[in-house]
Amino acid sequence: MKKRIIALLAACSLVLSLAGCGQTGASSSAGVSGSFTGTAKGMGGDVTVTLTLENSVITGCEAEGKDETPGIGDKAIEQVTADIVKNNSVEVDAMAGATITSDAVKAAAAAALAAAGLDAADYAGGAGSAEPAGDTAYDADVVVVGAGGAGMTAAITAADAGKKVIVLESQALVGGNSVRATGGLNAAETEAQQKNTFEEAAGVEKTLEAAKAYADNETITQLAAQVQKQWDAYQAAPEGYFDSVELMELDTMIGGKGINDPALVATLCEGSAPAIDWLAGIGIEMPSVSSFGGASVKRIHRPLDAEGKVVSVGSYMIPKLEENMTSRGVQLLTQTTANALLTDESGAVTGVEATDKNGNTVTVNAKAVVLATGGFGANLEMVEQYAPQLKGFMTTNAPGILGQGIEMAVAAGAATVDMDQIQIHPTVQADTAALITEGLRGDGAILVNAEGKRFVDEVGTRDVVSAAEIAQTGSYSWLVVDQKMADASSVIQGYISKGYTVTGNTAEELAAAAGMDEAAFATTLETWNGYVKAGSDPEFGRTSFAEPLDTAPYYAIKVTAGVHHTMGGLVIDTSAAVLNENGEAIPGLYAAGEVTGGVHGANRLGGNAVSDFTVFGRIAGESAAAFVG
Ligand code: MEZ
Repeated sequence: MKKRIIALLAACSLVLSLAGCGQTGASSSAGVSGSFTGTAKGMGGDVTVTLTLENSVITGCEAEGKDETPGIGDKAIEQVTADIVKNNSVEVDAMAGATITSDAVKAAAAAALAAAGLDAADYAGGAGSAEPAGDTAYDADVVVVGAGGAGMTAAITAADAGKKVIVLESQALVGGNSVRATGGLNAAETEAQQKNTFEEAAGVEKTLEAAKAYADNETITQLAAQVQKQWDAYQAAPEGYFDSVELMELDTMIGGKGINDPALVATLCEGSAPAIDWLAGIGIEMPSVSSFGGASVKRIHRPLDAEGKVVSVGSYMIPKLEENMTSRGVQLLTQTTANALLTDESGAVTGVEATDKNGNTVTVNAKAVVLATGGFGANLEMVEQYAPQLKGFMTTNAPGILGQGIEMAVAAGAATVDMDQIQIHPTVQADTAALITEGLRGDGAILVNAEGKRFVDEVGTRDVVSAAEIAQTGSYSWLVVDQKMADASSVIQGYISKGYTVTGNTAEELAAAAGMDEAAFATTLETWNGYVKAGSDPEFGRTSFAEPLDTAPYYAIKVTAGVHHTMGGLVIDTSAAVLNENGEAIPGLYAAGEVTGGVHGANRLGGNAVSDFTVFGRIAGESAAAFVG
């Protein structure tokens, strides 16, 4: 390589003096020195890289990409820039799960080399240069498999109980599906809810009415009777905001079509407000409360930025969970994929066998194992195996969500439940499969079809909204928001800057940009704004209203349905112990989050995944620590 660089030097000085590039550089017979910048398109906008060269050797690399996905893109920037310097190469490994940002950093670095008059092809060595370190073995009290929300919560909890914890993560970065969660965390009877004015009477009445369709479901009938009593008492003496653990249970059971495990649902809902307090105790605050699909009242708790704008829950929480984990001395092994559970002759689980990125075997001997590997929503073959009707659907899931944890546990004797219950989410951006949060609908957005007309209660459960959308022309719809909503949400601002929206200064302009019938859409918008003012939707029975959509410019995102959550998984009990086919706990094996089944039944409510991973992550960490003794 050196030879070619030296051969290029004469050309470099010419390029530098001609192009200038605004760089501070100089070439000499020893090579090019100075700072050079290059830019490339990333996930959300431009990524700019500044390379420092000393005698044509890369000695520094800094990248700026303010529109990259928080918690994902910034990690990729950190890793890829460090690898570029370490390897003196722009052909370094992309970070799994953040390939667009990684590739942008590499392309911008190549452009910076070009600005220095150098050829990126001469800086192509070094990728994957790490020498295989050989097989390794570790000892721990608790090994957690998967560093998403459930795994990190379990790890923090077990570490707080004084246990030595190791976490294995198959991907290069932590977060799994959890870092992609945009909406928030459902919790009932919280202090944050009390800061809201109660205007959701129609939502409660609608749920009590819906419960009547489940007359043969004892749990739903009993919950409905309890909620009716609470509701009557509240109406007689309204004070504060109305919600209850039982109402959250009722919503979750009805959302799940009554097939959920009632004991797990009760555990989820009873643990939800304590989960909010626990998170606050480790620096994770969720002060904003809003409406979400299938919830009778405002119950989803969301983080806010310093300006009071709603931010994406996953990218806010995950780095903080990681900080909490590492500050407690938890050892994290990334790019280490668990393949099998180790068991002793009695069938008790005694550790995990994994493979690192160089193909070496990593053995972790532990007294307890927590599986938190997520579901199988990114394994489209497995999705099709259990739900053939979903063949060809896109997925919102992170690349590592492949169902490995379920397979490993089944090989060790675990039972599964509801494997064919796979949720599709109705607002997945049609070109990129990016999840467009349901929170927008909770905050006032509407869905219109290709003809510019509403077709469903937008805040209904995901199965219902998805089915209605699939039945529309082209099986897609447009999610419509206005500037007032955009001003209040950095999430919407992110969608705009990522290029997901079409826009217009009037209803007609927006319709034209989206290819909808202009007059029909203008009528839809005017009619909808009337419903908001009246607090009633006679067409589709929506009961949650925010502000009218009346502030230009207007934005629309083309959305369609995509695989989002696999409700089925390992059978657990309320202590998060994994059960075998006889309903007995497998000693030493616990599980939390999407790898488990039974909590959400046939359909998960938006906001219940973050509650699930926090509540059951804590329980799994506590149970594993108690098992270790
Ligand atoms: O819980 C979810 O899946 C969720 C909140 C998704 C979303 O639409 O934001």
